[in-house]
Amino acid sequence: LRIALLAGGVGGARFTRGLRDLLARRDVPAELTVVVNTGDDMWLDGLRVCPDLDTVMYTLAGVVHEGQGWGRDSETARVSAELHAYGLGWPWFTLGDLDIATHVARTELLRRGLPLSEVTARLSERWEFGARLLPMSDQSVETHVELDGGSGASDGRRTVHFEEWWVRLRAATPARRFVQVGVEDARPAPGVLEAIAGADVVLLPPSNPVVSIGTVLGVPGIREALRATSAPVVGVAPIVGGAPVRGMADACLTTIGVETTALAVGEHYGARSRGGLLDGWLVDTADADSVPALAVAGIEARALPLLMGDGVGPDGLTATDAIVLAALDLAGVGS
Ligand code: GDP
Ligand code: FO1
Ligand code: CA
Repeated sequence: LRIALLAGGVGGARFTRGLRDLLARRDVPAELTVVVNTGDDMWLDGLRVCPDLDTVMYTLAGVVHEGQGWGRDSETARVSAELHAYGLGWPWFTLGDLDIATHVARTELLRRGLPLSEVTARLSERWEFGARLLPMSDQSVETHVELDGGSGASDGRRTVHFEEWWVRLRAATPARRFVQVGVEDARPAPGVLEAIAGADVVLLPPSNPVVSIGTVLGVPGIREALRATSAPVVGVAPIVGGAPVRGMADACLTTIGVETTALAVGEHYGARSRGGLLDGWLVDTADADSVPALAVAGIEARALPLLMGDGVGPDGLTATDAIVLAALDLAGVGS
């Protein structure tokens, strides 16, 4: 079974891990390709940091900090403490020592001239986690946030990097617009279009529809590849009961004028039969009343509990297993 996924960080990573583990337990031979958002990437004191790629890599490798959802488990912060003593470092962004090793390795491989896709393959190799990670593009595409009205950052800047808006400003300063710096010159990374075209199923995990999946779709050619693939495209709503499950996706949706509901996000992606992307859309039971409206919009929707959890139920399945099975079933490849 060839499955392509578009993913951001924590939501994409957890869904992909659940999918991989379920298929492995059922002895379904599968080829997973995860196309990851790199709009969050940034330079910090000379290091190239790729938050969503690393979140997916650490999660699939089983070394992620589960409580946080990102960064390494059993992490220490001696390097950043030492940098702070020199008056350097990143006061608003936590980088642990093990994580910094990833950024040093990545930066060195980039400096040797390897494209990010090859660097990502090199960094992933040691973990042997049974999925292929691809950055959406080898070209740098950074999401910047134009702040609204008179607000601005405390030093008067009107535009900040997405991670600064999200982590330092907690997305509390309204965003007027997200800008994908460099997107005009970006091309899908090698393997991305082939993975989408050659897939049996394409899945959109519950990732941020604006600054994760929206960013991936912004790379010229990717949206068209999703529209053109013969594989069914099924997504999982990241919004449950009118609110994001974690994080501040509501602030991002407001900026692009989309309501924070599973229905509105489904309609925002749109039905493939009407120029959009989705064949199927999973919503939470709390949003079951949106299923008929989604059908009217041309999207086959199904409602089930969408909080990814790993507690095993009476049927022997975790909530994540049930979501994965429902997605595959909706795509017509259920077992
Ligand atoms: P980020 O880069 O770490 O922000 O991660 P993603 O873009 O992959 O995913 C973030 C989105 O996943 C947020 O909008 C959350 O609401 C959503 N999310 C996180 N956990 C869950 C979950 O258990 N169930 C559902 N349905 N959505 C989730
Ligand atoms: N998220 C935070 O909320 N605070 C942090 O200090 C932080 C550090 C960090 C370091 C490395 C990394 O790979 C991810 C990190 N994240 C942090 C998570 C993350 O970048 C964002 O929450 C998401 O990208 C939002 O989409
Ligand atoms: Ca992210």
